[in-house]
Amino acid sequence: MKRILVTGGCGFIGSNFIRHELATYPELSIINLDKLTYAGNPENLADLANDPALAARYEFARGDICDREFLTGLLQPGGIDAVVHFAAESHVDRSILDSGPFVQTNIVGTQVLLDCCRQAGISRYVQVSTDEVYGSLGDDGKFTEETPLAPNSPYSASKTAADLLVRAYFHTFGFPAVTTRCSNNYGPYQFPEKLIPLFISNASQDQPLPVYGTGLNVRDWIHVLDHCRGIDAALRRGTPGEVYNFGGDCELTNLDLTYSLLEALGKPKTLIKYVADRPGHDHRYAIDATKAKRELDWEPQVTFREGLKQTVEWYQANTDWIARIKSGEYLSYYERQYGARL
Ligand code: NAD
Ligand code: TDX
Repeated sequence: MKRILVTGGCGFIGSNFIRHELATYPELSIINLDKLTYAGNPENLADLANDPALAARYEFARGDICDREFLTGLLQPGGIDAVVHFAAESHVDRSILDSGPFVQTNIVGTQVLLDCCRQAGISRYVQVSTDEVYGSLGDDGKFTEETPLAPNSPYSASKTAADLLVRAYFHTFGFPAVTTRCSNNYGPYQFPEKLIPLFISNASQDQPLPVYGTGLNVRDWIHVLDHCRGIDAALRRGTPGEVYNFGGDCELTNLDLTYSLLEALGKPKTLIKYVADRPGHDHRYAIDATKAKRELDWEPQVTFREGLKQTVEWYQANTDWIARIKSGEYLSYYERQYGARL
């Protein structure tokens, strides 16, 4: 594999994945296609410029996965070996306020991308999906790849629709797609609308931490680099048509997680503020990753204790990164680096 296209590489997981791939495979070059929505921040990969050997193998293309003409131009037959598809609207709360962009990017965008990949004869495609497509668990059991799909939010419904399109393209056209479904990621460069960076940022400034409902909803946390290693394993060793679950074997209630964050930051529990619950809030996610362990020789390497410590330290060392997001200044980073926005 010499040249891959990554979509959504200026977001949280995509930027970590690109950095990981370039560092791991010295022969690999990457094109990053990103629309730069509010969640896309090219600054997440600015450090590549400090290493000419990495920078020479990285290219950024601003564009929308819904734009068929643009994608056709980018995906010239023979030019790209594989596509890893991260680009999505990813925040559940935003999907509750307005599901339109979720349907457009996550469903229509995936359909257009699949068509263009087929047309270009792409030999491997990874659909980066989520455990949320399985819906919500009670207090027992875990999601396996056989668990029926039962999404509950507009976000997860749109991700499920995309997964079903991928499944259909495999069955109908023999399109060489692999689908991954991962639990909640944490780590550097996560947009501060998601629980962990939001709470670190708020607590650092002695601002309240808005815990939804009782705080007893459970999430299964995985370090973003373990997820990236899983996607890489699926890309290189996955069987077309298969789905692989990834999880961190680390179930925590939101309240326990909040206590851990407050302890790591040396801040008091009095910062916790119980607020109205998220409508349709899924009670519990937990992943059974046996298949990925068995078939991809993958397993999580970062313990939650160590991962959370490193993550808190990263956000404390990068307060400017958060400040530029909160002030909106990050939106002009692209203009400063590359000239006018498209
Ligand atoms: P993110 O919101 O941080 O990044 C999404 C990126 O996609 C941004 O850079 C954005 O500009 C880009 N994008 C959005 N719409 C686009 C479009 N129409 N065309 C081109 N680019 C577009 O998301 P993330 O947390 O990094 O998640 C990446 C993927 O992983 C998503 O598909 C998400 O569903 C999936 N996932 C996330 C998690 C998690 O915990 N964050 C867990 C499992 C799966
Ligand atoms: O302010 C908050 N208060 C709060 O109690 C926020 C932002 C969240 N929460 C709760 C809701 C969830 O139970 O914390 C939990 C985690 O919330 P998010 O960080 O918004 O993640 P979640 O909704 O679980 O979805 C995430 O994991 C799966 C990602 O955003 C998805 O893209 C991914 O597919």
